[in-house]
Amino acid sequence: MNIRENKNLMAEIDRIAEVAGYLWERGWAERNGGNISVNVTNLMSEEEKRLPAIGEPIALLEPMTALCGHIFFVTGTGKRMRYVCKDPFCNGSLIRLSEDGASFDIIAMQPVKPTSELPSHLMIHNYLRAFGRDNRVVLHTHPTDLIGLTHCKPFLDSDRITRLLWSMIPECRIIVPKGIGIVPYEIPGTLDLARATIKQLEKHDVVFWEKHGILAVGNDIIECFDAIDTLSKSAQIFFSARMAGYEPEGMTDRQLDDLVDAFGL
Ligand code: 2HA
Ligand code: ZN
Repeated sequence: MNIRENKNLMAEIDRIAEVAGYLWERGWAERNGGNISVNVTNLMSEEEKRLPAIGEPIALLEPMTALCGHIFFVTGTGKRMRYVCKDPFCNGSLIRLSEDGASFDIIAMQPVKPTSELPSHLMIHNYLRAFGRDNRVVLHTHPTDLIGLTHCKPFLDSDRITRLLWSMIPECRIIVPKGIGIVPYEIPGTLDLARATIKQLEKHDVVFWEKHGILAVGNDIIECFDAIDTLSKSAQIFFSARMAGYEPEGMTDRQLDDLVDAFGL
């Protein structure tokens, strides 16, 4: 069996590779910065779901009971987005969670170990499924401008940063309608970071990790990228105005509220 013959799966992997390229081109993916996971279970045939494991099972720190038997494409630990883009199966792998959700096997194509942020990714997928949210994608990246904002204490407030970025350009209110959640600094790759992120995902689809990066969830990897890209555009408008020596006026409350009616938000 050659999973490269599965057209639907390969189309999804192509989209992941496309976005990995955007992350690199945007300057959001220095060295091995950022990581991606996508639930591809529904794209696999029953036979493909039973692919033999490559190597030994790897135990998870906590069982993921909503993900038993699920299959994910996950970018590899230490792997660079600029190479994920060119060769996703040398820089990422398909993993399958065990029937009790307590461990996983790598099942294709090579023994590439998943990202250091796997605890966050799987805990988030587990949470989203357990609550019936059909979000297959978790995307984490390091946009310079958005991380820059998290170095300023007054911006570490969900309402304030959401209002600021929404008000720079109408698209931002439309494309990121649930606004931004804020996670205070935690050590990368830890369960504490994962737990704090899940709390913010109760209300938001995009979360800022203080002094580290951004995480977005959604059904579609291109749309996850678009949400972060639009926030980055808003941040650039804000910084450009400040660098030119003035405070940007921002859209008024009325202008923002009018978008809700006009676009059914
Ligand atoms: O994959 O971005 O947060 C490297 C990271 C860790
Ligand atoms: Zn990171």
